[in-house]
Order: sequence, then structure tokens, then C-alpha cells
Amino acid sequence: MIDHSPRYHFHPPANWMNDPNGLIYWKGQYHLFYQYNPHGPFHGTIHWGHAVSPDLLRWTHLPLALAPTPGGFDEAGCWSGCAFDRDGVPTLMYTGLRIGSTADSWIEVQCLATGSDDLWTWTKGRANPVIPAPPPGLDIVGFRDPYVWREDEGWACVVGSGIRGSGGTVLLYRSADAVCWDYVGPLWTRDADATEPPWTGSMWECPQFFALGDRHVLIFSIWDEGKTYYTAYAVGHYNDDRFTPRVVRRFDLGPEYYAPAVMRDEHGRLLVWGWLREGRRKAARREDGWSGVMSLPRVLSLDDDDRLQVAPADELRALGGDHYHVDSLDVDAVAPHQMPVVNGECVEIIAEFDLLKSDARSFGLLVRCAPQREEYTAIVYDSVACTLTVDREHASVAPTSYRGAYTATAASEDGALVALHVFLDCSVVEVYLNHCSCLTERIYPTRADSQGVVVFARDGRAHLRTLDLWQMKKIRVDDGTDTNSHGR
Ligand code: DQQ
Repeated sequence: MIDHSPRYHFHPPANWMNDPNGLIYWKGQYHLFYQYNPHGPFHGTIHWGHAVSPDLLRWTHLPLALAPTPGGFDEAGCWSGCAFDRDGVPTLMYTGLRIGSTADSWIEVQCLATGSDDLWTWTKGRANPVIPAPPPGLDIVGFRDPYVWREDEGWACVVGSGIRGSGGTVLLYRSADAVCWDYVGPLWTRDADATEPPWTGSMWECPQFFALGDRHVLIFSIWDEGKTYYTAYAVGHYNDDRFTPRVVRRFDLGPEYYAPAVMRDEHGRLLVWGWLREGRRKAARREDGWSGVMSLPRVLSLDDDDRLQVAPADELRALGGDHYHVDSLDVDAVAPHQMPVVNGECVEIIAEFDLLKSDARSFGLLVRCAPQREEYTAIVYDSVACTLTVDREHASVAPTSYRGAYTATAASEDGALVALHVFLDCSVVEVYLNHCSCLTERIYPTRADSQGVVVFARDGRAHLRTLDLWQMKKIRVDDGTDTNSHGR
């Protein structure tokens, strides 16, 4: 049986994981908290898992940070939130979930916990819940996932929500001490019927609001009628308690990336992690005993067109092992190029195609390709439409695997080069296009020989300027045993 658990993407040893939470750089270490169900590979009673790393490559699992308190305001789950340094006191703010008056209704409240100096143990505040109810007089859909930041005069916080009959919103609060919170108003609301894409649904989860230079960015994840969709971002200005966006766009263009959370580290970098959902049916997750992994850490920046750019963190370079290099190669439909890859499950590839020396309608890479193409995933650049497609229609013959193709529109950076930066890690495919946008998918090939990497072109010839491929090593994950090993 093929083990689909990633080797260099973070995940807990077993069971269910969803949103990254409360990322914080504390005393020289990266702390990663995440939504976790210790009771199985499904979204049940949610706790906060916790891991720490000195370098984004070696991770140590730590004891659970938060667990629901029976009979308490978070009895049904410790849902998403954030971590912040409250004048030297490590602090978590999260959504407590309690069963409502009927079994299928919830009460969502916002809570605090303070940490020991090493962040290993957390104590829930006596003042909880610090925001005991949504603002009176607002007819809202959902009230969760607080995100806190420092302002000149104290603390500010947004909570993800939606205004019934209107659309998604984030509600702004202020506090002098981060314990007593006053509602200020909606920071920004967007109509679910807005004619401009992207569609942003009726409620927003996991808002992340931060400054990048002189602009502000809001990242949010779209929930509608009980279903989660994708992540979007808006860029604009923040003043007088209002956020005024100039643009709203999709974030990662793939189907499985959701609920990202950001962290600023000591180098001033803004790092983002997202939850990569499974792209397969529940039965397969149950059989394997785990569900959900973290995306690679990505670094965020803004370009002059208010485009949020993502790049994999430089630290990942250290995972590169055996290296293959190809220079100046023409490929066409009758002469594709097969890379001499031993293990195509865990590789990083950077392929640069020269548009000025190519006349192919489309070109790209086939990855996890079986000898007779019984299984393969196609990463295709269409030079007429200027689109990137990651097509997993043939990625797996397993009936439990999701299929389909996902497309992102992106012109080449300078009109002459197309750079595909691909990370393959067992069931994860992360594709960065032209060093700025990203499309992530999950795949589950069934064959041991679905390992090939092929450079191809259709309807003409494509010129590959360079291709570099590295075999990727595992990250080290410690909890007494190496839990990220094949036999988990
Ligand atoms: N996941 C959490 C919620 C959040 C959702 C529950 C987003 O707090 O809104 O596990 O995936």
C-alpha cells in the first residue's frame, strides 16, 4: 500500500488536523498551533495541537495547548484564533464552542489563555469568555476566529462573521488590556451578490489583517451555507476604523488550500501557512488514520499592482539532496524529455521556459507519471490563454481520489519567461508560477512506479531554458520517535 503522508510538509503523527492557529515567533523559535482532533481522522471535538521549530525544518511535537473544558464555554471545541505577545505574556485568543439549546446549534464566544514562558502550558483566563456574544442588534451568520494586533493606544481584534442577507464581514473590536473588549463596528463587509469576482459568500472565517508597507491586507476564507470554499484577499487602506480595499482576489488557486494564518518573524518576514485538506473521500482517510497537512511556509509580499505574492521560504533549500540539471532543451509532442528521477514522490523542480523561442500552444511537466501514463498529473502552461492548469484527472486510478483540473490566470513576469516552481511531496503538489502565485492540489497515485517527471509540449515546440530538480529530504519531526517516517 502506498503511504501518502507527506515527508517534508508538517502534519501531526495521526488523526485530524485543520487550520493553522496562533503562529508566533517566540524566543528564537517558531511555534505552530493547529486545530486537532486527537480522537480520529475527522473533525470532532477540536483541541489545539502544538509544535515548535528553530528553523522551519526540524519540528518537535509539544503537548496539546488547549483542550475543551467539559461543561465550560468551550466544551464542544477550541476553535481557531491567534497568538500574541501581551506585553511579555504569551497569549492565545480563540473561539470557544458550546452546544446551543438544540443539539445542532452552537454558541460561539471569544476566549483567552495565557502561556508559561516556554509556551508549553496554557491557562484559560478567569474573565472568559472575554467577548461573550456577538454585537447586539446585528443579524449575523457566524462569529469566530479572532485575530489580534497591537495599535498605538492598545489592542485591536477582528472576528470573522457575515451579515445575514448581505455578505461576509469582519467585526472590529478594541481593548486597552486585551481582556475587556469594546465593539467598534464592521471593518469591511462585502456583498455576497457583488458582480465583480471573486465570489466571497455569506460568511468569512479566519480573518488575518496586517500592514505590508503602507498598505493593508485582509486574508479571509469563505464559508457559505455550511460549506467551505476557498481563500481570498483584499488590499487597500485602513483608517478611521474602516478598511477600504482597492482589489479583491483569490489567494491560492487550488481546491484544497484553506484557512491560512500569518506570522511575522525576527527577520521581519511575513510567513503564511495554510491547511491542505484531503482530496479524497472519508473512507480513504479513515483507513489511513490521518487527515490534513500544513502547506509549506510561504513568504508574503505585495507588488505594485496590489498583488499578494507568495514564495516558498528560503530555508526549504536545505532539504534539497541529489540534483539534476538540464540546459537549453527543445521539446515537442514527439520528443518529450524524461528526467532521470529515482523517486518522484518527493522532489522540488524549477523549470524555466523561454516563450520567445517557443511556438507550442501549451507546455509543462507531467509528474507522478507511470511508465505507460496509467497515472499522471499534468502541470500545463497555456501560452495563448496565459493560464496555469494543474490537472489531476488522471493522477490516480483510486475511486476515492478527487479528480478535475484547476486553473489560474497569470501573465508571465516579463512576457518572455514562464517559471514553474513545483514541490511534490507524496500527496501534495504545490506549484508556484512566475515566483508569485500558487496553486496547490492533493493527489493519491496508487502505483509504486508512478514516479516519472516528463517535460512536454503540445501543438508546437517549447524551449526549456533550464530545469533543476532536487530529491527532497524529510523534515525531522520529534516526539520521542520520528513521527514523520513512512511507517506512521
Ligand atoms: N475551522 C475552525 C473554525 C474556523 C474553521 C473549526 C475554518 O474556527 O472557522 O475547526 O476551517
